[in-house]
Amino acid sequence: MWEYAPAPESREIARLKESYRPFIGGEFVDGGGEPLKSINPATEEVLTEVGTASSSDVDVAVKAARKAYDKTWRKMPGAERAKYLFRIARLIQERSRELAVLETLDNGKPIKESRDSDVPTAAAHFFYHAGWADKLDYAGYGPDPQPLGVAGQIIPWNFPLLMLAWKIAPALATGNTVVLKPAETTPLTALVFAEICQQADLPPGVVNILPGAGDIGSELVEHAGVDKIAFTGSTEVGKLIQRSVAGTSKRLTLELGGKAANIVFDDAPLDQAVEGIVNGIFYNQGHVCCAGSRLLAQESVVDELLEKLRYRVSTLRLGDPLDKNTDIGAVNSAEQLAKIRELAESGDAEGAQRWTSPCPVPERGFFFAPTVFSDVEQSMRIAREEIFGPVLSVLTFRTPDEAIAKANNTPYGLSAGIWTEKGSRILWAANQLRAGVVWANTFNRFDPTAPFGGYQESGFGREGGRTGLEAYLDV
Ligand code: TXE
Repeated sequence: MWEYAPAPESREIARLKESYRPFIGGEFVDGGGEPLKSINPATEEVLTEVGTASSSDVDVAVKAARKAYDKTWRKMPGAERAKYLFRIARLIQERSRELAVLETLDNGKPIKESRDSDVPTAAAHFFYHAGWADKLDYAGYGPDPQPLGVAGQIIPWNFPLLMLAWKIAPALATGNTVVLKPAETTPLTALVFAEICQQADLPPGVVNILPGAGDIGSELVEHAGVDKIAFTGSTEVGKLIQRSVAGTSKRLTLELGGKAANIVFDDAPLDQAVEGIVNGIFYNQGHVCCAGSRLLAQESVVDELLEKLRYRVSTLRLGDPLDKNTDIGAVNSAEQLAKIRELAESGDAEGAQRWTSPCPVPERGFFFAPTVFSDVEQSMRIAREEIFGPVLSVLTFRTPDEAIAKANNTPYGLSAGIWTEKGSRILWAANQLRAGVVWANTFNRFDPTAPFGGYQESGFGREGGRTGLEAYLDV
């Protein structure tokens, strides 16, 4: 296991890169957009400046992707494409320390999460999809399933490298080429990924990366040369994109926000449930679309559960994300911190009971101490809106039917959790819950083989597993 001291040289990784600019047609180029500053959210210091794309760069990138699609990538036998994906997966592993440190510097997440989860899971996605590239016929897609063409992909800042892997790996495995826009606050690992594409000798233009703000995402969505849009981000922007592609033949998948219920029945193993609740809402500072942000506790156990939960939360260490003992790092941006604070204040104003972990909070950086609101009513904003921060809203229920009704009382539908010893109740509840994934006696478990995606305002389409390939194929 590596040691991650917050040494000055780890910051140099961020400062000295030549590659912090758009990657088009296999080369890093000077984009025509205004440079953006990448901020370390744990210190508020500028890590580096990143060159961004202009709308003419979007056009050049889409044309480069089209050329690569027509000339090489779509014609290449699946077994050959697989070799590139395997190579990329191995290079992610080889450069995993650098990627983990950069992800933590740029995003604010604890190094133990980027090291043990984000980076290895990103590599796992390339390994998994490499395996599919020459087996699409076995997947029932016929001997010559058709890729869609050029995929425009837009990703958020909460899992920068992992969301990139979720998007790029299935697109490449199925023979599509890609223009991807990372989030404006977290472009760095996507640009190291571009270097990895060069190292892997990926044919120029198969992957293009355009750092930039939402306007560049919007240009990409509107570009006539794009055949498919894959978006992960806010429900608000997802709806804008849906309107923008309406009336075109572009294919669209959306993975949007959530307000997941984590339901604890009175027969649940409470200590185990507490671990799942903590993981469900405090992992990655709560910047998780499927975060278990609403705890639904059966009335008969709520007091005991809350006591255990508060004790456990008070043991979480908040602070320097590069310290490998840190459990909770920095919120990704000043804007996100302001949003979390505003929603938490609405909880106070609407009469919920706020409990904050007594952990010390650094004076500099965007930090928010783990917070648990009890006495929450369904009508309150903290029960309805996605907070996307380390804030848990606790509601209660008396009967299983009431639990399901409350869990489903949301416009979202990405995930849910159930804690009970009764297997029959797990099967019953999983069928009642309107959510794309239901975890039983666990939470936040991911695997490249499992399709992931939402119902309702959490979006549509699936990523991962065999089902995820369909989003990139015409059969
Ligand atoms: O998301 P945006 P933001 C939720 C979460 C968070 C809120 C706002 O509640 O507090 O959204 O976050 C690009 N056309 N989630 O503002 O704006 C943008 O540049 C095309 C949940 O960061 O949706 C970035 O690359 N693209 C979510 C990406 O969209 C546009 C993860 C996401 O940014 C665009 C993130 C436009 N008009 C936030 N405007 C999840 N599902 O995990 C912006 N973008």
